[in-house]
Formats: sequence, C-alpha cells, structure tokens
Amino acid sequence: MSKQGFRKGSGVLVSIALAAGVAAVVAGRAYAQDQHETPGERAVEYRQSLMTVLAGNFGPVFAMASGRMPFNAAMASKDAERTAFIASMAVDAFPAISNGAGKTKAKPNIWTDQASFQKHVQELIDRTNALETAAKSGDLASIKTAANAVGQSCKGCHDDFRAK
Ligand code: ASC
Repeated sequence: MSKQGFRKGSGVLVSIALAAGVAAVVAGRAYAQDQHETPGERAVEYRQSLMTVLAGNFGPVFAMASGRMPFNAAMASKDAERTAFIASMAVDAFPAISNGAGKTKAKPNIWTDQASFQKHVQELIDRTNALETAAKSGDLASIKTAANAVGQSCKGCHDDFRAK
C-alpha cells in the first residue's frame, strides 16, 4: 500500500469507528427509552407489531383472492403459511398486563369476556390454517373462499373488540 493509500485507508477506518460510535450512542438512547416503558406498554407494542406483520402477509393473499393483485401461486403459498403461523401467535398477544396500557384501540371486553374473545382467536387460527391448505393446493377458487373467511374473522373480532 502506498503512503497515500494507507492514509486514505486509515481515514476510512476512522470514519467507520466514528460511525460505530454514533450508532452505539443512538442505540444506547433507544435502550434507555425502552427502560421507561412499562411491561404493559411493551406488550401493546408487541401486539401492534404482530398485527402489522399479520396484515402484511395476509394483505397480498387477500388482494390476489379478490383480483386486485395478479395471482402468484408461490407468493400466495408463502404468505398464507406465514399468516397461519403469525395468527397462532395472537393467542399470547393479549396478556392481562396490557389491559388499559399504552396507546391502544383494544377494548376492555377482551379481558372481561375472555371466553368470547378466545373463540374469535381460535376461529382465526382455524381459518388461517384452512387458507394455508388452500394456498398450497394452488386452487384459486378455494383460496378465494378461505381468504374471505379469514377476512370475516379479522372484521368480526375488530367489530367486537377494537374501538373505532
Ligand atoms: C386485512 C386487514 C384487516 C382485515 C379486514 C378484513 O387485510 O388488515 O384488518 O383484512 O380488513 O375485513
């Protein structure tokens, strides 16, 4: 390496070290902020993130099923599989500590009417499993039926347990 090349090289190294330092400080600040959240608030953020990822995977399948997106069997299959897996995680996404915590549209009847709420969650799990089976068959007509059933499940639960 020439002298000049070396100097250039160390400049890059110094920049990397500085960038890493800045990243560490920023990460440290994010961590410090997290420490001010209550466990309930963290649970709400977790739940909202789960719903976002659920919608992000179901959305394309629903769009394909309703003809708003060109049908792609491989994508439908992958997204339906993820939808079913993420739906199975909803069971644990409404812990009692999150009742009334954070910024949420979750209604208190989720916790006062647990039997009815859990029936909705189980219905979602059953219907997303059926959607996965349909998507893996590659048959668009059965994907449509199954996706509509999942959409009804989302809507039914939101109507009863999510504030407008
Ligand atoms: C979605 C989504 C919902 C449901 C609902 C179906 O993709 O984010 O909440 O479908 O709109 O009626």
